[in-house]
Amino acid sequence: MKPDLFKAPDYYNIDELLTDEHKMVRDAAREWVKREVSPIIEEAAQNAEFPKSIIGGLAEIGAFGPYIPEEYGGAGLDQISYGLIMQEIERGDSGVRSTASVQSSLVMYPIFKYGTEEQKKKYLPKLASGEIIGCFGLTEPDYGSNPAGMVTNFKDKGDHYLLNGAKMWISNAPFADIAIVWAKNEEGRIHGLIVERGMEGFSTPETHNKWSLRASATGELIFDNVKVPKENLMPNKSGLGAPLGCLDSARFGIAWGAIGAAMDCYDTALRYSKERIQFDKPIGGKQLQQKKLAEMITEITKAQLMAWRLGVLRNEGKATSAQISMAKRNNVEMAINIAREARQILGGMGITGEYSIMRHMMNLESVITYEGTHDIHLLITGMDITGMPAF
Ligand code: TGC
Ligand code: FAD
Repeated sequence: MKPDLFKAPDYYNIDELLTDEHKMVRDAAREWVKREVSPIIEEAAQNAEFPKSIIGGLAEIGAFGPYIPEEYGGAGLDQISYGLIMQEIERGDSGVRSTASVQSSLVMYPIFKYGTEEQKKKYLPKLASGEIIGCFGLTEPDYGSNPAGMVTNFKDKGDHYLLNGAKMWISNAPFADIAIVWAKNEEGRIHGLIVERGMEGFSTPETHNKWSLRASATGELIFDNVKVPKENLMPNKSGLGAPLGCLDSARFGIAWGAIGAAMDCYDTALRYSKERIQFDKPIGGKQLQQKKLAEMITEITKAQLMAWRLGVLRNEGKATSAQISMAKRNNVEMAINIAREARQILGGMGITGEYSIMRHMMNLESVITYEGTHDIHLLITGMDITGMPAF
């Protein structure tokens, strides 16, 4: 792969909207990605392996629980810092950002929000340091966009719960130490349980043959009469709103992360367009290529402003779920469109692993599907503005 010459675009001086702390956190993540992710990520993706060697570095830049208070091992940062960290990591690879998103928003967040003090003390510091890795099991083979229909269930057996069912498409599952599992009790009410690797009847087979998110490990969670201790149920919220609340936090991170992938594609294509000579001139001097590049930087700038404003609203506790859906949907579509256009600017070179664009493009096919598909987020906006659910 080519050396990482990334230079972040900032067409509207958005840096002026950031605090010194935001910029410090962002720059530390940016440098770390350049140093530790860029040199290894292409090979990891080609080999379909999550590069476990970077777990310690992810913890050091605050990517595991950026907004979790320091008393539980988190970085105690605000939502914009969280977003900027996700942007920089996804600039490197969406699969690496996935691991950080899942650990922070889908594992640490529910334990922090819905867990007992004992659960917080037991798990959060180890998750923040990367000593243990978690995963989040909501999706099932027959219930993807409609998680309310889930059939995974647990029964009260007096001194423990008995858990049965299966989850699929679970990021980090093949190597996770713990799983946050959403399952129905005997009354059909959804609860979150913390299931630990090693519990009898719990297995996590890996999902192979992915053309997307290859540097992220995906798998199933299978529960065959797993005895879960009663103290592993998170008691402070139940119902579908509990897992969906975690998704709000993860979708917010994706709205920022997608900007990173788009920036990397744009920056690569811009540099290439200035260097690649055809018909005796750089292709960047041709109107057709300028149209592509000009539209890319316009869309990136709009997405940056949307993400920044959403971050302000989230810091104030005012961002609605529907606002988060709109940003996730808009920014991921923006990124996937930019990846496709940037790929064309590189001509044949664009399909090789010499450049990051094709990897981003394939990764974004997962990003536009997980955490709520593109269609589902549109329907969330539709419901919000009309008051009528059309799911
Ligand atoms: P509905 O009746 O609308 O709502 C049920 C309850 O949930 C509440 N709620 C929310 N709460 C917090 N945040 C949100 N975003 C919420 N959306 C809804 C709602 O108020 C209600 O509460 P209550 O107290 O009245 O019971 O539910 P529905 O069954 O009609 O479904 C709505 C729909 C379609 C929007 C929802 O099911 C949905 O978002 N589906 C998409 C599923 C999804 O996003 N799955 C993601 C799986 S995890 C994943 O992909 C991780 S990828 C990780 C990575 O690698 O980065
Ligand atoms: P379906 O729900 O079957 O949807 C198929 C198509 O139908 C989509 O185009 C959808 O938009 C459309 N559709 C569905 N309902 C409607 C409707 N009402 N109206 C119109 N169109 C509709 N899940 C987890 O729980 N944890 C994870 O860590 C996780 N990681 C993932 C990692 C990867 C790489 C991938 C690909 C997925 C991951 N997922 C995870 C699952 C992801 O959230 C689901 O794939 C997603 O929610 C969609 O569900 P589905 O694949 O079953 O598609």
